[in-house]
Amino acid sequence: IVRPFSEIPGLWKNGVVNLYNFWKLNGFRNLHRIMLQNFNTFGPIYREKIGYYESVNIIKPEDAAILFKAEGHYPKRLKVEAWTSYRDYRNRKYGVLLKNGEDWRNNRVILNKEVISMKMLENFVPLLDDVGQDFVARVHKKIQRSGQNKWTTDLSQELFKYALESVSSVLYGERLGLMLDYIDPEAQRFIDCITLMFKTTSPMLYIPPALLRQVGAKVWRDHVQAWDGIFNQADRCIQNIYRQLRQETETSKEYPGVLGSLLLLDKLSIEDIKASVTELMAGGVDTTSITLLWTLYELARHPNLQEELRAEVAAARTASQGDMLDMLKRIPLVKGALKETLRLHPVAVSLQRYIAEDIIIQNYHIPAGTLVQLGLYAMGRDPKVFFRPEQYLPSRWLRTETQYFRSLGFGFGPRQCLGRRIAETEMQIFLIHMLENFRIEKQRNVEVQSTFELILLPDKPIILTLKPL
Ligand code: HEM
Ligand code: 2DC
Repeated sequence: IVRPFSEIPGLWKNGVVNLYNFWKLNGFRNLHRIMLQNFNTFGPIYREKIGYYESVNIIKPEDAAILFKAEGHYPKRLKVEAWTSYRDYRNRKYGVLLKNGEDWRNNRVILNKEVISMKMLENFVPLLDDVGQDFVARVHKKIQRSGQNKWTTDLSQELFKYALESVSSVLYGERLGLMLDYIDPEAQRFIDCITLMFKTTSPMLYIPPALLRQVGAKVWRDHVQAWDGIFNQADRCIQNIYRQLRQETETSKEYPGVLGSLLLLDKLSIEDIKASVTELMAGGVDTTSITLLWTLYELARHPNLQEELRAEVAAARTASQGDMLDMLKRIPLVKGALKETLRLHPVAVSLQRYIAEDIIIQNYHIPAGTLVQLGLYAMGRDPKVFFRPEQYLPSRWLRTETQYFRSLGFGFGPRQCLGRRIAETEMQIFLIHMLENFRIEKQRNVEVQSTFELILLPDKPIILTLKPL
């Protein structure tokens, strides 16, 4: 017999008390570890309420399958109120990230063709390959200047620039010039604003932003400043392209970038296009750069694996005779490495849906409308799900049985990450160029862990050494 919703184990009776305990555990930065702990305490399903945030949490791939089958026609994630509050406050439109229902679907269908369809890779790859080559040239220059035939550094700032340059070149069909020695201070400010925006979001998951705004809390003011900086910079980039497009008399045959294509297509309003392009630009920086940083860290820790990947890349280069689009089809282990990175160091600690229909999970009844979360970080480290989860083994992804509802770093279904194809291609091209040019080493044993700042980030700087091959 199916047990009722009210019998699901967990702490869900007093949100305020739970928020207090959560705060004492430094939960704002430890969310992923607390979730792991909860699964250990309560088993594969638990119910929870922290502040005003209420959810049912699951961890098993089979249960994820049930969850996503019940997501309905208009899948809906947890509403990040800090983000919607800012837009309401400044009177700005929601983009695809924040829209829901019919409006979301109409926008998403059109954006899918321009942003996530495989057909677009043809257009994206040459642009991203250029950025990859420039990054490598920049590292070579840094190595030369060091006079030591190596470069030891915390690469995160360099990777932020690489990521912003990559996503911008795809969105605008133009380079920002972030691989140069002197960069636009506005671009640097944009990068800093994104980090601040994420950081200030996490407390507002549990305490309503409307309340924080009323009491004039610093976290709300910082959050507004961060989004203001993001929107100002994105507006400048968008205006620039818009002006260029209007001045052009004949349409050129060259790919104009995602924004140009959307404007020429004329199927979404300019305001809708601006809103979603801004979200794409902001969503495209910390996500891929941190994933690449973790990957370099893992490759530095596993020199033999690094050589294996290098050999795969060299063989792919020869076989494809330098055709990058073809080359990307010949690097399964590199792709496995990126999946392995997202398993151990996911950007998103969880995936969530408000379910559209009643479901039964772990023999508990869960009514329609409930927020159900799949603990992605916890699942990636569960020995019942992954054999020897603590080991970084890209080759495990070459086996098909590894795949069933286990490779979920970008989410699932029609509401999955819109930037997925850009992110994957950008990261694959980066690793190809890096492996072809440098050996990656790390300092003696510093164990780096994750800290939650809405997305999961390394809790301390990762210092790496790059040596030319
Ligand atoms: C949504 C992960 C890079 C833009 C998401 C979601 C995840 C995710 C887990 C939620 C999906 C779901 O609920 O099923 C990642 C990871 C990235 C990455 C791991 C890189 C390693 C990017 C990039 C962009 C981007 C580069 C922009 C170019 C978006 C947008 C959404 C989204 C716009 C919302 C889509 C919607 O609601 O319809 N991402 N992302 N992401 N991501 Fe990403
Ligand atoms: C954070 O409990 C933890 O891709 C919360 O590119 C639940 C939650 C809800 C939405 C998730 C968020 C978590 C992590 C960051 C995500 C976000 C949806 C999209 C966003 C996963 C898991 C991200 C990073 C986007 C950001 C776009 C940008 C314009 C802000």
